[in-house]
Amino acid sequence: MKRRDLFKLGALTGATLLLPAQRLVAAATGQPHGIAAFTVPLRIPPVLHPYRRTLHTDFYHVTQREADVEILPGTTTRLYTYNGAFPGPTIRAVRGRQVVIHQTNALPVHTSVHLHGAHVAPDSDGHPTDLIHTGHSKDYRYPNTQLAATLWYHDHAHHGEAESVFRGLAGFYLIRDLYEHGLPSGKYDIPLMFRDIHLDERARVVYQAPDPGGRNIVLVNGVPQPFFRVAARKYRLRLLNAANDRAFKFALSNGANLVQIASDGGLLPATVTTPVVELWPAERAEVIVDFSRLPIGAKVVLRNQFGESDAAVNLLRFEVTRRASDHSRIPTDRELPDLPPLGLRNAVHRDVTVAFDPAQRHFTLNGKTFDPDRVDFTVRQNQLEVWTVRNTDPVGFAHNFHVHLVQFRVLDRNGAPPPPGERGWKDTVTVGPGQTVRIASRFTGYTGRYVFHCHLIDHATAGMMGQLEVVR
Ligand SMILES: [Cu+2]
Repeated sequence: MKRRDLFKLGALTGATLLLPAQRLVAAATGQPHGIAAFTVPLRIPPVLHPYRRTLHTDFYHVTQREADVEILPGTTTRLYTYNGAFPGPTIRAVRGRQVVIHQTNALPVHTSVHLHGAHVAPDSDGHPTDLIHTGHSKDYRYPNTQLAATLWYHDHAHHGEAESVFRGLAGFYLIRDLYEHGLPSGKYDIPLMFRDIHLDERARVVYQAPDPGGRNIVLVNGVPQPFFRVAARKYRLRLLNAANDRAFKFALSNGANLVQIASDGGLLPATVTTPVVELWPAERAEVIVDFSRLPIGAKVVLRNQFGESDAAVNLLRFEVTRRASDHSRIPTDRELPDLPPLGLRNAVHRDVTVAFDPAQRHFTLNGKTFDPDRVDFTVRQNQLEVWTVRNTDPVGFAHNFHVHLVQFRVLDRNGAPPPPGERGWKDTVTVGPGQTVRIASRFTGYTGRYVFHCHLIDHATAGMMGQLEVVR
């Protein structure tokens, strides 16, 4: 027998051993992942430590490699990872201190690392054509001169980004500053990455786009329907939608309010008390949840009102197991950073149309698909830009508009003021079918080429991306 056939046989034997049990459990639980809800603990992604620190800079090593990760209990799934972790390790940066990450690509595919929401030079932005080829390395420099914010890093290699992100290449990057003083911190400051995945009967990742109904397992920090034991006090939850296409509408099962304190680019100018927070792919929201009025033993489920099944609705169960002192506080609006005046009078206006083209089967921006040799917009540095983004999609897709380099402001949505949660700094904004959203941004600090694109990342991979060049 050939070696290859032995492998096949081994795999088959493994599969026959595994399959009936899994099927039985799946039948018993009715869940696509075959495990009972809230039986696996939440994982918190590891925080990466710098290998070297100087007066102004923290230096890190990250290796992009395949790793076998336990997503479903008792079996492993081969993923693309940063340092073997899924989600990738969290980088905790301090405003004003530079971070340099030496990224080594030990994956079978070319990669590019984009720090989503960051204000960085073009050669560290992870442009889709600025690749780290297999077996090579690159240094990314992040100055961290922006406000404290929940950013995330993920793959951006041209035509490969959607699959590589789906296979695991995403992690948190948190910048902190003094405005956050008094907020829940340390073990009460929890990053939560939400996404879905499609696993076959042997727990292997299936990537195909579109994939109607296939991505039916929803993960929180890489775990399906985890539980999380909390103290009866306030928590800061950093919600990130890292799904390729799926949207989430978060709410608590006891009807309690969420207090939203931050959007994509940092703290809001005023906190927003709301029963629901909606996030489309790549968007972030930070919320304070207060468990202090709940009795020990109380259980509260974080739900997704957009979910189509139990596994997609009931995301995470908080279980109040202990008392704890709490000196944290929710900032008053006076303590939150103000937004600078816009100065709209001198703005340059541009139009962007986002739409699927059913005839060509292309996802387009202004009727075109991405061409790295074409510059769509030449933008003058420091000039205020107002972009009117229209979704004219004939099929009725929503598109989620993301611009590199900047944090922008949402001026209006269909001519009306944006909802309170969108009144701070944003780098990604949903434009629903038929909607028009106006955004204002100023391209400061750097010159060079950056991209803007739909962050339903399967659409970006399929061409829904443009290029801008900042000039002096
Ligand atoms: Cu899109």
